[in-house]
Amino acid sequence: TPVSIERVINTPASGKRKLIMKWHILGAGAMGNLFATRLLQAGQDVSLILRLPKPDDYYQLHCLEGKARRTYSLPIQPASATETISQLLITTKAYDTEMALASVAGRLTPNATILLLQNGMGQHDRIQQHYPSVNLWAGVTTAGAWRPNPAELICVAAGETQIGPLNTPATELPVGWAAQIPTPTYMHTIQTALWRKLAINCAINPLTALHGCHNGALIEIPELYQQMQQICTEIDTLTRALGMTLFATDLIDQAANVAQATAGNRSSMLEDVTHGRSTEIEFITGYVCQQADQLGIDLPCNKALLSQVRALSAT
Ligand code: KPL
Repeated sequence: TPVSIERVINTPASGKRKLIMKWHILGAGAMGNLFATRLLQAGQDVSLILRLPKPDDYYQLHCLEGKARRTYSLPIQPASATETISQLLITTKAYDTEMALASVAGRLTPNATILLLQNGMGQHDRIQQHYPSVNLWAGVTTAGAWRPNPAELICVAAGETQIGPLNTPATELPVGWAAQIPTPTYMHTIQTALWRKLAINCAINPLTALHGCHNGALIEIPELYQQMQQICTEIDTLTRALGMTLFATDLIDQAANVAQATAGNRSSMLEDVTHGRSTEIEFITGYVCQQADQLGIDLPCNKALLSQVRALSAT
């Protein structure tokens, strides 16, 4: 595997040797913090990379998962640190990927492994073009977590994480990832998983951001459900034209299931709009519209949403 082993230690209890690898994480939001704690729990060595230097080398993070509360000391370092990076997990917003990676590009070892675990599509291709020598992986996760404040992480769903290679001949997960709890699933065709997540995000995120509603409203309010149905029908047409079968049933059935399962959630796009951040619309609906344009397929409903969310983000 394209994994550099930083340290090998003896675990006295079992007598077995345990691999300790160094992971750097770019993107210190809820997902970055969640995966940092999981890697620490699995005994791996982790540093969260922050844009700006902080006076301390650690920060305390209180994690609440069900009734279990645990406090972690998360090692942090600025992008300008000099430690080399052989394994990098990127959990930034899709639109921040290139800039964030550029800030540490000089620290990457010649055959570094990079794992992109983000919403949206399009950023993967750009990274592949600009960093052809890195071993690039991508993942999708249904894990759910949010941060009421910078010192606290609430884990709402352990979820499932699927990871697969984008440009490497690997046939299994890098060792440090396989050791994680819950163990991610290796997916040889990660593109399909990325498209599935993308299609669900297209169905749910823009509508919830525009209407300022929880995910559940999309199945409770008939007009919203109807709009979601139109979005899904268009995407079904596109994916069929691309020769992909994303789900065994129509996208609307899957989107409705996710809206129901996450009824009380505010989508990440609604959260972005609420907090005055840029949205990932260009990497979600924007990506889908771009793919459709290339095939000469019209997606009027998705195009309208793209313009509306763009206008919303600009205000
Ligand atoms: O991934 C999500 C998001 O909000 O970005 C969904 C699946 C819509 C859950 O909220």
